Amino acid sequence: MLLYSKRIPLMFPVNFLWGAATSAYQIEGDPLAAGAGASIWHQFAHQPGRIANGDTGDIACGHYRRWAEDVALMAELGLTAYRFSVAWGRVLPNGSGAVNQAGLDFYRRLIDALCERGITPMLTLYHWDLPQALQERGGWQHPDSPAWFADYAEVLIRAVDDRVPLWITLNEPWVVTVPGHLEGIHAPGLQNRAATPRVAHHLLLAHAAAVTVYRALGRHQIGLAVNLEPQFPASASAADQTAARRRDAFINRWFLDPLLLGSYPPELQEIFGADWPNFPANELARIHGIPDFIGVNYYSRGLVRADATEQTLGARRIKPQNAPCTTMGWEIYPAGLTETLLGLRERYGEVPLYITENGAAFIDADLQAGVINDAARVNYLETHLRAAQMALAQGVDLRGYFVWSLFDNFEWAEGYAQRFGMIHIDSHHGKRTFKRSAHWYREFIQRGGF
Ligand code: GBH
Repeated sequence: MLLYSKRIPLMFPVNFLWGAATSAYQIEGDPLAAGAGASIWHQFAHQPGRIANGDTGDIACGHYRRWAEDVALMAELGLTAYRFSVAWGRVLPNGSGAVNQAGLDFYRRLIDALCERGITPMLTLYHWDLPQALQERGGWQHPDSPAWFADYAEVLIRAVDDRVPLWITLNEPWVVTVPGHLEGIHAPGLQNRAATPRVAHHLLLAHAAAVTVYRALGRHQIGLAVNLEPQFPASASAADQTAARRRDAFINRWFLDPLLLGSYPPELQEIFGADWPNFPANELARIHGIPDFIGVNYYSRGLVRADATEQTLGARRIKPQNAPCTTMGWEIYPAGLTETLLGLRERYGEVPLYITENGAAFIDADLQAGVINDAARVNYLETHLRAAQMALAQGVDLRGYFVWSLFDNFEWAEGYAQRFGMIHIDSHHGKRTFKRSAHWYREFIQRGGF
Protein backbone atom coordinates (compact mmCIF):
# COMPACT_ATOMS: atom_id res chain seq x y z
CA MET A 1 0.00 0.00 0.00
CA LEU A 2 1.26 3.40 -1.02
CA LEU A 3 1.01 4.84 2.46
CA TYR A 4 3.86 2.79 3.88
CA SER A 5 6.05 2.76 0.80
CA LYS A 6 9.64 3.56 1.66
CA ARG A 7 10.28 4.72 -1.88
CA ILE A 8 8.49 8.05 -1.84
CA PRO A 9 11.38 10.28 -2.92
CA LEU A 10 9.97 13.55 -1.60
CA MET A 11 11.86 15.67 0.85
CA PHE A 12 10.21 17.97 3.34
CA PRO A 13 10.08 21.64 2.28
CA VAL A 14 13.32 23.54 3.01
CA ASN A 15 11.69 25.92 5.48
CA PHE A 16 9.81 23.16 7.27
CA LEU A 17 10.08 23.63 11.04
CA TRP A 18 11.46 20.72 13.04
CA GLY A 19 10.41 21.08 16.63
CA ALA A 20 9.54 19.60 19.95
CA ALA A 21 6.75 20.70 22.28
CA THR A 22 6.25 21.13 26.01
CA SER A 23 3.92 23.04 28.32
CA ALA A 24 4.59 25.18 31.38
CA TYR A 25 3.01 23.21 34.21
CA GLN A 26 4.28 19.92 32.80
CA ILE A 27 7.97 20.87 32.82
CA GLU A 28 8.78 24.01 34.77
CA GLY A 29 8.49 23.14 38.47
CA ASP A 30 8.68 25.92 41.10
CA PRO A 31 5.10 26.92 40.24
CA LEU A 32 4.95 29.62 42.93
CA ALA A 33 8.44 31.10 42.42
CA ALA A 34 9.15 34.83 42.14
CA GLY A 35 5.65 36.03 42.90
CA ALA A 36 3.71 33.64 40.63
CA GLY A 37 0.05 33.01 41.42
CA ALA A 38 -1.13 29.41 41.80
CA SER A 39 -2.87 27.76 38.86
CA ILE A 40 -5.85 25.41 38.85
CA TRP A 41 -3.41 22.57 38.09
CA HIS A 42 -1.34 23.38 41.16
CA GLN A 43 -4.54 23.38 43.18
CA PHE A 44 -5.86 20.18 41.57
CA ALA A 45 -2.62 18.21 41.82
CA HIS A 46 -2.44 18.95 45.55
CA GLN A 47 -5.87 17.44 46.17
CA PRO A 48 -5.57 13.83 47.35
CA GLY A 49 -6.59 11.18 44.83
CA ARG A 50 -6.58 13.35 41.74
CA ILE A 51 -3.23 12.38 40.20
CA ALA A 52 -1.65 8.93 39.88
CA ASN A 53 0.78 8.28 42.77
CA GLY A 54 -0.02 11.69 44.27
CA ASP A 55 2.36 13.34 41.79
CA THR A 56 2.42 17.13 41.35
CA GLY A 57 4.18 19.67 39.15
CA ASP A 58 6.11 21.11 42.11
CA ILE A 59 9.42 19.92 40.68
CA ALA A 60 8.54 18.46 37.27
CA CYS A 61 11.59 18.75 34.98
CA GLY A 62 13.05 21.64 36.91
CA HIS A 63 13.01 23.64 33.70
CA TYR A 64 12.25 26.88 35.55
CA ARG A 65 15.76 26.68 37.00
CA ARG A 66 17.51 24.80 34.19
CA TRP A 67 16.08 26.61 31.16
CA ALA A 68 19.51 27.67 29.86
CA GLU A 69 20.83 24.10 29.92
CA ASP A 70 17.60 22.97 28.26
CA VAL A 71 17.94 25.44 25.40
CA ALA A 72 21.48 24.12 24.89
CA LEU A 73 20.02 20.59 24.66
CA MET A 74 17.51 21.76 22.04
CA ALA A 75 20.38 23.19 20.02
CA GLU A 76 22.29 19.92 20.36
CA LEU A 77 19.20 18.11 19.13
CA GLY A 78 19.18 20.38 16.10
CA LEU A 79 15.67 21.70 16.65
CA THR A 80 14.73 24.60 14.38
CA ALA A 81 11.63 25.37 16.46
CA TYR A 82 10.43 24.94 20.03
CA ARG A 83 6.82 25.04 21.20
CA PHE A 84 6.31 25.99 24.85
CA SER A 85 3.56 27.61 26.88
CA VAL A 86 3.46 30.56 29.22
CA ALA A 87 2.08 30.11 32.73
CA TRP A 88 -0.57 32.82 32.92
CA GLY A 89 -0.14 33.10 36.70
CA ARG A 90 3.59 33.79 36.49
CA VAL A 91 2.81 36.89 34.43
CA LEU A 92 -0.46 37.91 36.09
CA PRO A 93 -0.54 36.32 39.57
CA ASN A 94 -4.21 37.22 40.05
CA GLY A 95 -5.09 36.39 36.47
CA SER A 96 -5.83 40.01 35.68
CA GLY A 97 -4.48 43.34 36.90
CA ALA A 98 -0.89 43.80 38.02
CA VAL A 99 1.91 42.35 35.90
CA ASN A 100 4.62 40.38 37.72
CA GLN A 101 7.79 41.53 35.98
CA ALA A 102 9.84 38.57 37.29
CA GLY A 103 7.44 36.15 35.60
CA LEU A 104 7.58 37.99 32.31
CA ASP A 105 11.38 38.13 32.51
CA PHE A 106 11.59 34.35 32.79
CA TYR A 107 9.94 33.99 29.37
CA ARG A 108 11.90 36.90 27.87
CA ARG A 109 15.17 35.20 28.81
CA LEU A 110 13.96 31.89 27.42
CA ILE A 111 12.89 33.49 24.13
CA ASP A 112 16.16 35.40 23.83
CA ALA A 113 18.14 32.20 24.38
CA LEU A 114 16.11 30.40 21.70
CA CYS A 115 16.64 33.21 19.22
CA GLU A 116 20.38 33.26 19.92
CA ARG A 117 20.49 29.58 18.98
CA GLY A 118 18.40 30.09 15.85
CA ILE A 119 15.45 28.17 17.29
CA THR A 120 12.07 29.61 16.29
CA PRO A 121 9.81 30.06 19.33
CA MET A 122 6.17 28.97 19.04
CA LEU A 123 4.38 30.37 22.09
CA THR A 124 1.17 28.88 23.47
CA LEU A 125 -0.72 31.35 25.65
CA TYR A 126 -2.92 28.80 27.39
CA HIS A 127 -2.01 25.18 28.03
CA TRP A 128 -4.60 24.53 30.77
CA ASP A 129 -3.07 26.32 33.78
CA LEU A 130 -5.70 28.97 34.54
CA PRO A 131 -4.81 31.18 37.51
CA GLN A 132 -6.65 29.84 40.55
CA ALA A 133 -7.76 33.40 41.35
CA LEU A 134 -9.80 33.40 38.13
CA GLN A 135 -11.26 29.97 38.89
CA GLU A 136 -12.51 31.43 42.15
CA ARG A 137 -14.37 34.05 40.10
CA GLY A 138 -15.98 31.31 37.97
CA GLY A 139 -13.19 30.37 35.58
CA TRP A 140 -14.19 29.56 32.01
CA GLN A 141 -17.83 29.52 33.08
CA HIS A 142 -17.69 33.27 33.64
CA PRO A 143 -18.88 35.46 30.75
CA ASP A 144 -15.90 37.78 31.37
CA SER A 145 -13.37 34.97 30.84
CA PRO A 146 -12.79 35.89 27.16
CA ALA A 147 -11.93 39.46 28.23
CA TRP A 148 -9.55 38.19 30.96
CA PHE A 149 -7.78 36.11 28.35
CA ALA A 150 -7.56 38.97 25.83
CA ASP A 151 -5.98 41.25 28.48
CA TYR A 152 -3.43 38.57 29.34
CA ALA A 153 -2.70 38.02 25.64
CA GLU A 154 -2.12 41.74 25.20
CA VAL A 155 0.54 41.79 27.93
CA LEU A 156 2.46 38.99 26.20
CA ILE A 157 2.04 40.34 22.69
CA ARG A 158 3.37 43.75 23.72
CA ALA A 159 6.28 42.14 25.55
CA VAL A 160 7.60 39.57 23.08
CA ASP A 161 5.94 39.73 19.67
CA ASP A 162 9.11 41.20 18.20
CA ARG A 163 10.85 37.84 18.81
CA VAL A 164 7.96 35.35 18.60
CA PRO A 165 6.74 34.65 15.05
CA LEU A 166 4.21 31.92 15.91
CA TRP A 167 1.46 32.28 18.49
CA ILE A 168 -1.11 29.78 19.70
CA THR A 169 -4.04 31.05 21.71
CA LEU A 170 -5.40 27.85 23.26
CA ASN A 171 -4.10 24.33 23.43
CA GLU A 172 -6.89 21.78 22.93
CA PRO A 173 -9.98 23.64 24.11
CA TRP A 174 -11.79 20.28 23.90
CA VAL A 175 -9.64 18.88 26.70
CA VAL A 176 -10.26 21.96 28.84
CA THR A 177 -13.98 21.48 28.24
CA VAL A 178 -14.56 17.73 28.49
CA PRO A 179 -11.99 16.21 30.90
CA GLY A 180 -11.97 19.50 32.86
CA HIS A 181 -15.66 20.40 33.16
CA LEU A 182 -17.69 17.32 32.14
CA GLU A 183 -15.66 14.30 33.28
CA GLY A 184 -13.80 15.97 36.13
CA ILE A 185 -10.53 14.13 35.53
CA HIS A 186 -8.57 17.33 34.75
CA ALA A 187 -8.50 20.64 36.61
CA PRO A 188 -10.76 22.25 37.67
CA GLY A 189 -12.25 18.79 38.25
CA LEU A 190 -15.91 19.61 37.57
CA GLN A 191 -18.65 17.29 36.39
CA ASN A 192 -21.12 19.89 35.25
CA ARG A 193 -22.88 18.86 32.08
CA ALA A 194 -25.15 21.89 32.10
CA ALA A 195 -22.14 24.25 32.15
CA THR A 196 -20.05 22.38 29.57
CA PRO A 197 -21.37 23.93 26.33
CA ARG A 198 -20.85 27.43 27.73
CA VAL A 199 -17.29 26.65 28.79
CA ALA A 200 -16.53 25.66 25.19
CA HIS A 201 -18.26 28.80 23.91
CA HIS A 202 -16.26 31.05 26.23
CA LEU A 203 -13.04 29.37 25.11
CA LEU A 204 -13.95 30.11 21.50
CA LEU A 205 -14.79 33.71 22.36
CA ALA A 206 -11.49 33.95 24.26
CA HIS A 207 -9.59 32.69 21.22
CA ALA A 208 -11.42 35.20 19.00
CA ALA A 209 -10.78 38.08 21.42
CA ALA A 210 -7.05 37.30 21.55
CA VAL A 211 -6.89 37.11 17.76
CA THR A 212 -8.54 40.54 17.57
CA VAL A 213 -5.90 41.95 19.92
CA TYR A 214 -3.21 40.25 17.86
CA ARG A 215 -4.49 41.70 14.59
CA ALA A 216 -4.18 45.17 16.15
CA LEU A 217 -0.80 44.77 17.88
CA GLY A 218 1.00 41.70 16.55
CA ARG A 219 3.07 41.41 13.40
CA HIS A 220 3.26 37.65 12.83
CA GLN A 221 0.95 34.64 12.88
CA ILE A 222 -1.61 33.40 15.36
CA GLY A 223 -3.65 30.21 15.45
CA LEU A 224 -4.89 27.57 17.85
CA ALA A 225 -4.06 23.93 18.53
CA VAL A 226 -6.74 21.25 18.50
CA ASN A 227 -6.67 17.54 19.34
CA LEU A 228 -7.96 15.61 16.36
CA GLU A 229 -8.61 11.90 16.10
CA PRO A 230 -10.52 10.40 13.17
CA GLN A 231 -13.44 8.27 14.31
CA PHE A 232 -14.31 4.94 12.73
CA PRO A 233 -17.43 2.84 13.39
CA ALA A 234 -16.59 -0.47 15.06
CA SER A 235 -18.99 -2.27 12.70
CA ALA A 236 -21.08 -1.53 9.64
CA SER A 237 -24.24 -1.29 11.75
CA ALA A 238 -26.25 1.92 11.45
CA ALA A 239 -26.01 2.44 15.21
CA ASP A 240 -22.20 2.29 15.19
CA GLN A 241 -22.03 4.59 12.18
CA THR A 242 -24.20 7.15 13.92
CA ALA A 243 -22.07 6.79 17.05
CA ALA A 244 -18.87 7.46 15.08
CA ARG A 245 -20.38 10.50 13.38
CA ARG A 246 -21.49 11.89 16.75
CA ARG A 247 -18.11 11.33 18.29
CA ASP A 248 -16.48 13.02 15.29
CA ALA A 249 -18.70 16.07 15.83
CA PHE A 250 -18.02 15.99 19.58
CA ILE A 251 -14.23 15.72 19.39
CA ASN A 252 -13.13 16.99 15.98
CA ARG A 253 -15.74 19.55 14.93
CA TRP A 254 -16.91 21.18 18.17
CA PHE A 255 -14.30 23.95 17.89
CA LEU A 256 -13.32 23.99 14.23
CA ASP A 257 -16.84 24.19 12.77
CA PRO A 258 -17.84 27.41 14.57
CA LEU A 259 -14.40 28.88 13.95
CA LEU A 260 -14.08 28.06 10.26
CA LEU A 261 -17.69 27.57 9.15
CA GLY A 262 -19.58 29.84 11.54
CA SER A 263 -21.84 27.33 13.30
CA TYR A 264 -21.69 24.46 15.76
CA PRO A 265 -22.22 20.93 14.39
CA PRO A 266 -25.93 20.05 14.75
CA GLU A 267 -24.95 16.79 16.49
CA LEU A 268 -23.97 18.78 19.61
CA GLN A 269 -27.57 19.80 20.15
CA GLU A 270 -28.58 16.12 19.90
CA ILE A 271 -25.82 15.19 22.35
CA PHE A 272 -26.54 17.86 24.99
CA GLY A 273 -30.32 18.09 24.54
CA ALA A 274 -31.82 20.64 26.91
CA ASP A 275 -28.32 21.54 28.18
CA TRP A 276 -27.42 23.05 24.80
CA PRO A 277 -27.98 26.82 25.00
CA ASN A 278 -29.24 28.96 22.18
CA PHE A 279 -26.06 30.93 21.48
CA PRO A 280 -26.65 34.45 20.10
CA ALA A 281 -25.88 35.00 16.42
CA ASN A 282 -23.59 37.97 17.12
CA GLU A 283 -21.36 35.79 19.32
CA LEU A 284 -21.17 33.11 16.64
CA ALA A 285 -20.24 35.81 14.15
CA ARG A 286 -17.47 37.01 16.47
CA ILE A 287 -16.09 33.48 16.73
CA HIS A 288 -16.22 32.85 12.96
CA GLY A 289 -12.81 33.75 11.53
CA ILE A 290 -9.93 32.03 9.83
CA PRO A 291 -6.77 31.86 11.98
CA ASP A 292 -3.36 32.20 10.33
CA PHE A 293 -2.79 28.50 10.90
CA ILE A 294 -4.20 25.49 12.69
CA GLY A 295 -2.08 23.39 15.01
CA VAL A 296 -2.95 19.71 14.85
CA ASN A 297 -2.24 17.52 17.87
CA TYR A 298 -2.46 13.95 16.62
CA TYR A 299 -1.98 10.80 18.67
CA SER A 300 -4.46 8.13 17.62
CA ARG A 301 -7.85 7.28 16.12
CA GLY A 302 -11.11 6.26 17.74
CA LEU A 303 -12.94 3.04 17.05
CA VAL A 304 -16.51 3.72 18.11
CA ARG A 305 -19.36 1.55 19.32
CA ALA A 306 -22.89 2.72 20.07
CA ASP A 307 -23.56 2.38 23.80
CA ALA A 308 -26.78 3.67 25.35
CA THR A 309 -25.27 3.52 28.86
CA GLU A 310 -22.90 6.36 27.91
CA GLN A 311 -25.08 9.22 29.08
CA THR A 312 -23.78 12.15 27.12
CA LEU A 313 -22.54 10.65 23.90
CA GLY A 314 -24.38 7.33 23.53
CA ALA A 315 -21.10 6.02 22.20
CA ARG A 316 -17.78 4.81 23.49
CA ARG A 317 -14.32 4.11 22.22
CA ILE A 318 -13.35 0.46 22.11
CA LYS A 319 -9.90 -1.04 21.92
CA PRO A 320 -9.36 -2.79 18.60
CA GLN A 321 -8.26 -6.38 19.04
CA ASN A 322 -4.58 -7.12 18.45
CA ALA A 323 -3.82 -3.55 17.48
CA PRO A 324 -0.52 -2.10 18.70
CA CYS A 325 -1.02 0.45 21.47
CA THR A 326 1.06 2.85 23.54
CA THR A 327 1.04 2.65 27.35
CA MET A 328 -1.76 5.25 27.31
CA GLY A 329 -3.85 2.54 25.62
CA TRP A 330 -4.01 4.59 22.44
CA GLU A 331 -3.86 2.63 19.20
CA ILE A 332 -0.84 3.33 17.01
CA TYR A 333 -2.46 4.37 13.76
CA PRO A 334 -0.25 6.52 11.51
CA ALA A 335 -2.66 6.50 8.54
CA GLY A 336 -5.03 8.55 10.68
CA LEU A 337 -2.60 11.46 10.55
CA THR A 338 -2.67 11.57 6.74
CA GLU A 339 -6.44 11.29 6.84
CA THR A 340 -6.70 14.07 9.43
CA LEU A 341 -4.57 16.48 7.40
CA LEU A 342 -6.38 15.73 4.15
CA GLY A 343 -9.75 15.83 5.92
CA LEU A 344 -9.09 19.32 7.26
CA ARG A 345 -8.51 20.65 3.77
CA GLU A 346 -11.56 18.86 2.44
CA ARG A 347 -13.90 20.25 5.08
CA TYR A 348 -12.47 23.71 5.72
CA GLY A 349 -10.40 24.59 2.66
CA GLU A 350 -6.73 25.59 2.52
CA VAL A 351 -5.47 26.68 5.93
CA PRO A 352 -1.75 26.48 6.78
CA LEU A 353 -1.14 23.62 9.19
CA TYR A 354 1.44 22.63 11.77
CA ILE A 355 1.57 19.30 13.55
CA THR A 356 1.93 20.91 16.96
CA GLU A 357 2.02 17.59 18.84
CA ASN A 358 2.67 13.99 17.87
CA GLY A 359 4.30 11.36 20.02
CA ALA A 360 3.87 8.32 22.19
CA ALA A 361 4.20 7.02 25.73
CA PHE A 362 6.10 3.81 26.24
CA ILE A 363 7.79 2.09 29.14
CA ASP A 364 11.39 2.76 28.32
CA ALA A 365 13.98 0.13 29.01
CA ASP A 366 16.16 1.15 31.93
CA LEU A 367 18.87 3.67 31.64
CA GLN A 368 21.85 1.37 31.16
CA ALA A 369 25.27 2.81 30.61
CA GLY A 370 23.60 6.09 29.70
CA VAL A 371 21.46 4.59 26.92
CA ILE A 372 17.69 4.23 26.66
CA ASN A 373 16.83 2.25 23.59
CA ASP A 374 13.27 3.48 22.94
CA ALA A 375 12.91 1.71 19.61
CA ALA A 376 9.11 1.78 19.81
CA ARG A 377 9.16 5.59 19.99
CA VAL A 378 11.53 5.82 17.03
CA ASN A 379 9.16 3.61 15.09
CA TYR A 380 6.15 5.69 16.11
CA LEU A 381 7.81 8.94 15.02
CA GLU A 382 9.11 7.47 11.79
CA THR A 383 5.76 6.06 10.67
CA HIS A 384 3.93 9.26 11.57
CA LEU A 385 6.46 11.39 9.70
CA ARG A 386 5.84 9.20 6.66
CA ALA A 387 2.12 9.77 7.14
CA ALA A 388 2.73 13.53 7.29
CA GLN A 389 4.82 13.30 4.16
CA MET A 390 1.93 11.56 2.39
CA ALA A 391 -0.24 14.59 3.06
CA LEU A 392 2.52 16.93 1.87
CA ALA A 393 2.82 14.88 -1.31
CA GLN A 394 -0.85 15.59 -1.91
CA GLY A 395 -0.30 19.32 -1.62
CA VAL A 396 -1.39 19.97 1.95
CA ASP A 397 0.15 23.20 3.29
CA LEU A 398 1.96 21.60 6.24
CA ARG A 399 4.69 23.83 7.66
CA GLY A 400 6.19 22.07 10.62
CA TYR A 401 6.22 19.11 12.99
CA PHE A 402 6.63 19.14 16.77
CA VAL A 403 7.33 15.97 18.75
CA TRP A 404 5.43 15.61 21.99
CA SER A 405 7.53 15.74 23.97
CA LEU A 406 11.03 17.05 24.46
CA PHE A 407 11.19 15.61 28.00
CA ASP A 408 9.52 12.95 30.10
CA ASN A 409 7.24 15.24 32.09
CA PHE A 410 4.15 15.65 34.29
CA GLU A 411 1.52 13.82 32.24
CA TRP A 412 -1.53 15.46 33.89
CA ALA A 413 -3.78 12.92 35.66
CA GLU A 414 -1.17 10.21 34.99
CA GLY A 415 1.59 12.10 36.79
CA TYR A 416 5.08 10.85 35.96
CA ALA A 417 3.86 7.30 35.25
CA GLN A 418 3.54 7.98 31.52
CA ARG A 419 6.63 8.97 29.55
CA PHE A 420 6.43 10.80 26.25
CA GLY A 421 9.94 12.28 26.16
CA MET A 422 12.86 12.02 23.78
CA ILE A 423 14.93 13.08 26.78
CA HIS A 424 14.92 11.16 30.05
CA ILE A 425 15.04 13.09 33.32
CA ASP A 426 16.61 11.54 36.38
CA SER A 427 14.10 11.75 39.22
CA HIS A 428 16.71 12.54 41.87
CA HIS A 429 19.05 15.03 40.28
CA GLY A 430 17.17 16.04 37.16
CA LYS A 431 20.03 14.90 34.96
CA ARG A 432 19.04 14.93 31.28
CA THR A 433 19.86 11.99 28.99
CA PHE A 434 19.09 11.69 25.28
CA LYS A 435 17.15 8.55 24.50
CA ARG A 436 17.77 6.80 21.22
CA SER A 437 14.77 8.67 19.78
CA ALA A 438 16.53 11.97 20.42
CA HIS A 439 19.61 10.79 18.54
CA TRP A 440 17.39 9.48 15.77
CA TYR A 441 15.48 12.78 15.52
CA ARG A 442 18.72 14.75 15.44
CA GLU A 443 19.94 12.74 12.45
CA PHE A 444 16.55 12.97 10.76
CA ILE A 445 16.52 16.76 11.07
CA GLN A 446 20.09 16.96 9.81
CA ARG A 447 19.16 14.99 6.68
CA GLY A 448 16.00 17.06 6.22
CA GLY A 449 13.85 13.94 5.97
CA PHE A 450 14.07 10.25 5.23
C1 GBH B 1 -2.10 16.35 24.67
O1 GBH B 1 -3.43 16.03 24.94
C2 GBH B 1 -1.72 17.51 25.53
O2 GBH B 1 -1.74 18.71 24.79
C3 GBH B 1 -0.40 17.36 26.25
O3 GBH B 1 -0.29 18.32 27.25
C4 GBH B 1 -0.31 15.95 26.77
O4 GBH B 1 0.81 15.78 27.60
C5 GBH B 1 -0.24 15.02 25.59
O5 GBH B 1 -1.32 15.20 24.75
C6 GBH B 1 -0.19 13.55 25.96
O6 GBH B 1 -1.35 13.16 26.61
O7 GBH B 1 -10.89 8.29 23.34
O8 GBH B 1 -12.05 9.60 24.97
O9 GBH B 1 -9.98 8.51 25.53
C7 GBH B 1 -3.90 14.78 24.50
C8 GBH B 1 -5.30 14.89 23.96
C9 GBH B 1 -7.45 13.96 23.98
C10 GBH B 1 -5.63 12.62 23.26
C11 GBH B 1 -8.25 12.74 24.27
C12 GBH B 1 -6.42 11.38 23.54
C13 GBH B 1 -8.52 10.38 23.84
C14 GBH B 1 -9.99 10.59 23.90
N1 GBH B 1 -6.05 13.68 24.14
N2 GBH B 1 -7.84 11.61 23.45
S1 GBH B 1 -10.80 9.14 24.49
